[in-house]
Amino acid sequence: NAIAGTPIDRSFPKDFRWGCATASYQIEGAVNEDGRGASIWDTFSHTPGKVANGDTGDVACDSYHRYREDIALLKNLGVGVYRMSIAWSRIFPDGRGQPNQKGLDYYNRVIDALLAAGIQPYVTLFHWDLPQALPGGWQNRDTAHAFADYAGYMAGKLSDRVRHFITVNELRCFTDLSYQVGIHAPGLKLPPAGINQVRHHGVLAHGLGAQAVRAHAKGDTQVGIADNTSFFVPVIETSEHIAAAKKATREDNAMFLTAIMEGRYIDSYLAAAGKDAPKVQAGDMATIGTPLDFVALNIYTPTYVKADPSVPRGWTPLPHLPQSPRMASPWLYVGPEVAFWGVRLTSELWNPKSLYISENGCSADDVLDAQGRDDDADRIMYLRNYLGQFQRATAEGYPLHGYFLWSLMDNFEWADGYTKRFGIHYVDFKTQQRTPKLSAQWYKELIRRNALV
Ligand code: GBH
Repeated sequence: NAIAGTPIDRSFPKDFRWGCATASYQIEGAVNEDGRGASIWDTFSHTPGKVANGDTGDVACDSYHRYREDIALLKNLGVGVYRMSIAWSRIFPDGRGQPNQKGLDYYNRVIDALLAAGIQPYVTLFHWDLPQALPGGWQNRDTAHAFADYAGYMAGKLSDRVRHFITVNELRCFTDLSYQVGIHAPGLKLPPAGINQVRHHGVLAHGLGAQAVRAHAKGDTQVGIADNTSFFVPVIETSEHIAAAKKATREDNAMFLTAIMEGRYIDSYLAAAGKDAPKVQAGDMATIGTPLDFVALNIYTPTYVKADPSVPRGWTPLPHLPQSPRMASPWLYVGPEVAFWGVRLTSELWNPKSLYISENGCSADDVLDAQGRDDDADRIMYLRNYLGQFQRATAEGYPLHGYFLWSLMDNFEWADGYTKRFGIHYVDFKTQQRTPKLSAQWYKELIRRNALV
């Protein structure tokens, strides 16, 4: 719609919120300080062979001691919001029971420092560092109730200053990768009935947690989830392929976001699960379907899909090929359109009041040159392309209200340890020095203009 020389409007809505994201176990370190209890990731990372190079989160970015420096980085970028997570076992070292004041004091310091810098915290209550002391972890239904107690406690303590709470991060990861594939803590490989039950406890914890936040919050508090919904991109933008992408997204996330947004397990999931379907108690589905104030999405990799009348369900995903473009992590295929379609399909399927991107970003082969610079042009390429698609979503009127870049700085990348760097600040894990990469400058300029650059 442009004549030569007339630039297309690439601006974001006036009140769009720009931020960065991190998570407790990935940045804090100080795992034995001030009464913190062990989490399943301490146990897992200290088990030989589980994490690349035997890396652990024992020190990570040492943000437990360097949070002021981190907040200065945020302030320099000009972000208005910051997504952080709370380590449950700093607050309840045994997962439940007596709270640990020193753990709470740490988060009070961080939150007060953020607010003093003019940055609103968005607090994730669970980003995978489950207290080790909870028997059976997510296999045990009691864990969902322990989570709700902890969530309510945090809302009571923080909601005088924190307006946005996120219950859990990425259902599919802390259930499937942890209890079925076994590459994340606690590293189990359960059969179908077992994993379906774990998934049920995950969505139940979310629902109970959302209710507990509301019950204990003072003032105007919003509650939502950060989910890595698996999104399908119509391979050609025609009505038949769009319908296929929509159906695929609903069906493939049946045990996760679909259950939460619809308050039930859809028939195709129950039929496929058969005798391995989860055991559901009276009232569970209504709890799981608790209406949310916002839905936040972690968007990285797409699956392209085509309408396919030759199969009963009507859609077929297209495989990634060995030469398909990807970033430095083998799973991180580049498909910027997933940014637009993730937002559009979520809106069309479930009509949430408000949407955020709770994570988007990439690993790249970052190295500091002799002058100490990291000119990460690949990351800028990736971000520019994905943000172009998020901008399209806002321009087309979908209720996308903010974006959190993953991540503020390089950190402990779970099973990949410190071998994969996702930060826009380079961290030297020997000296803990943080250095802005070129992508940090790029993001700062984008925020300043509130438009693609
Ligand atoms: C998010 O996970 C997490 O929320 C965040 O903590 C993490 O640091 C960030 O993104 C970057 O990964 O090894 O091929 O079996 C994104 C989901 C979880 C997808 C790990 C890739 C490994 C797949 N990722 N998963 S594989």
